[in-house]
Amino acid sequence: MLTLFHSPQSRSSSILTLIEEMGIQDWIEIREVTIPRMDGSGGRDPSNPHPEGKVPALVHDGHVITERAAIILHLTCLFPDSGIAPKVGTPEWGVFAMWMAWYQGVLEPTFMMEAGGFSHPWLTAAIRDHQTAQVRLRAALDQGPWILGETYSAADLLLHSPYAWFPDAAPKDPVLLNWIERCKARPARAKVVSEDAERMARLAA
Ligand SMILES: N[C@@H](CCC(=O)N[C@@H](CS)C(=O)NCC(=O)O)C(=O)O
Repeated sequence: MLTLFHSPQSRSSSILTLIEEMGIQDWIEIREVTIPRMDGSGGRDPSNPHPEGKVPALVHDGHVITERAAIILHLTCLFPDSGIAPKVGTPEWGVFAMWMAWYQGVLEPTFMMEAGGFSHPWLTAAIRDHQTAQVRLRAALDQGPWILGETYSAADLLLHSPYAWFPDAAPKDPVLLNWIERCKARPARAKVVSEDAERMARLAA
């Protein structure tokens, strides 16, 4: 009833990590699909239900759910005892949902703009810039040690992810760097990194 469409070493890898962290592997079928890769390999997979051919896509009883933040919110609500998100309906859950939306609406876009050397006054007015986003991350971690406080959560999993992929673009701030390393050291992530390497090797063979 729950199927995750995954392509190795992509944004769907963080959803696989989430599934590991939550211990809900038995409830979700993983289907591997291809996507077009920057090196020209791969290609859109006709079996992928994502309307844009991307990953991740989660299908729940025929309903297609895309966007990592939405998938994380959905899975943590479906499996509330996983210990990786606050209880729905609490103020803490509101803060958790805020970070999910902030990631999609601010952190990743400003990260991409900076990486691409792009700036526009309309965008700066609406979402500021990556420097400003990092100041907000730092302020959260100063209360930390994790984004939501005492406990590692799916907010850490999502928010650290671009820096794990692109270490050269990671902030030079020691508090942020320490947080990124702690997120990267999670056993669930190490397992997915290793399984993804095998998937990539199969694809290349
Ligand atoms: N905003 C989406 C982005 C998904 C996305 O861009 N996924 C990439 C892989 S990292 C993809 O599938 N690219 C294939 C394509 O652009 O066709 C999310 O966070 O889920």
